[in-house]
Amino acid sequence: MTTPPLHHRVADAFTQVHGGEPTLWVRAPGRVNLIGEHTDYNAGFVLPCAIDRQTLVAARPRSDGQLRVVAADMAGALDAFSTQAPVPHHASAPWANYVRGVVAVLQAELAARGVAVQGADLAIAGDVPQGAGLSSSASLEVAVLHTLSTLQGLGLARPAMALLAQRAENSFVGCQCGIMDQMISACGEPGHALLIDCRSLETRAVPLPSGMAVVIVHSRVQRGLVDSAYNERRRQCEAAAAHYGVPALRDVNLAQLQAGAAGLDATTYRRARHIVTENQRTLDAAEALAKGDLRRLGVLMAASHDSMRDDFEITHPAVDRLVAIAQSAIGPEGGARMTGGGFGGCIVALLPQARVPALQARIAAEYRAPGGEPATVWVCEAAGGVGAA
Ligand code: GAF
Repeated sequence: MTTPPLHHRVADAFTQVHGGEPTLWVRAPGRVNLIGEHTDYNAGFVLPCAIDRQTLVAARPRSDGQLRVVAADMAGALDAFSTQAPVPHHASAPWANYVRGVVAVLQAELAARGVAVQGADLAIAGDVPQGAGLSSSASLEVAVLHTLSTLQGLGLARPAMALLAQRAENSFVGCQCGIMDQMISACGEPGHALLIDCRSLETRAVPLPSGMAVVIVHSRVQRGLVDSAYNERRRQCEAAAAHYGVPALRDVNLAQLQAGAAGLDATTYRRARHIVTENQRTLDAAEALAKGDLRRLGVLMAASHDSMRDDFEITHPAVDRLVAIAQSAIGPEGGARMTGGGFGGCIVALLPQARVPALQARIAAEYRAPGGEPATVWVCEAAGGVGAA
C-alpha cells in the first residue's frame, strides 16, 4: 500500500478526528547542515539549509482551552490536554512531548504578559525522515509553535520562535541541543544556505550557486548513544572554555588555543581544536559559497569531515567510507562530509547537478552499511523556513 501524499494524510486525519475543516495550514522544514558541526552550543557559526521535507500542521482554534492533537504518522494516535494548567509529560508517546513541551514554554512566555495559551484542534504529519539527523523534531516544534502563535495572533519573531522551540527541547523533552536546528527551521530561505551566528542569532543568507545540487545520503548506520555522547562532547567543550577562561570556545582562536594548551588533557585539546578550526572553516565556506568557489568549498568540507573523525571523534567507519566514495565521485567541484550530530546518520554532498547520477551510481555500486543495507539518497532543494502552507 502506498502512503497518501502528506497534505491528504493531514487533511483526512483532521476531518476524521476533529470533524469539519481546518482554518490554518502551517509547514516547517527539516534541515541539512553544510558545515559547522557542534559549533552551535559553543556560541559559534553554522551553515545549514532548510530542505524541502517538512512537518505539516492543520489547525483550528478551540474556545475551551483544550489542545487536541492527532498524529497521522503515528497510526492516528491522539493526545489531548488542557493549555490552561501545568502541562505534564506524556508517559508513553515521545512525539506528544514535543507538542506538550511547546505549549509548556509558551505558557511560561505568555504568563509574563498575563496571557493564557488558547486551545486548538491540530492534525500533524511529516516527511522529514525520522531518526536520520535531519531535524524532524525541530521541524515539529517550530511548526506547532508557529501554528499556536498564528492562531492567537502573538506575532512571535522567527528567532524568538527558534529560542522557544529550543527551550522546549532542552527543558521539557530533555535533549541538550544547540540552537541550529530550530533557527534554520524558523528562518531558512529558499535557494539559500544560512550563515548563523549562534551567539547573536544574526543570519546571512548565502545563495547556492545555480546548477548545484544538495544531496543527502543516509549511511543506514543508526545513530547510537546519541544523547550520552553528545552531552559528553558538550561537557568537554565547556571544560576547555573554562580552561581558556572564556565564556565559550567561540572566543578562542587557533594561536590562543595552541599557546594555552599546557594543562589541558590531550582529548579535551582535540575536542577544542575541532571547534576552533570548524568555526573558521564555516566562515570560510560561507565566503567560498557566496563566490561560487566550489573547489575551496570542497576542500573545507573535506577538512571538516577529517576534523570530526580525528579530533571530535563523532564519525563511524562506514560513514567515513561513504564520504570517501562521494568525494571521489564528485571530483574537485564541490564536496562531501558527515552532517549532523554524528555517530552514524547522514552525509551531505554539494555538487553540480549534472554529476548527481554518477554519484548515485557509485554509491549504489560501492557502499553497503555494516548490516548489508544500501544507502538511501535524497536529492533536496534549499527551502524556506516556517510559514503558511
Ligand atoms: C544536533 C543538535 F541538535 C544541534 O544543535 C547541533 O549541535 C548538531 O547536532 C551538531 O552540529 O543536530
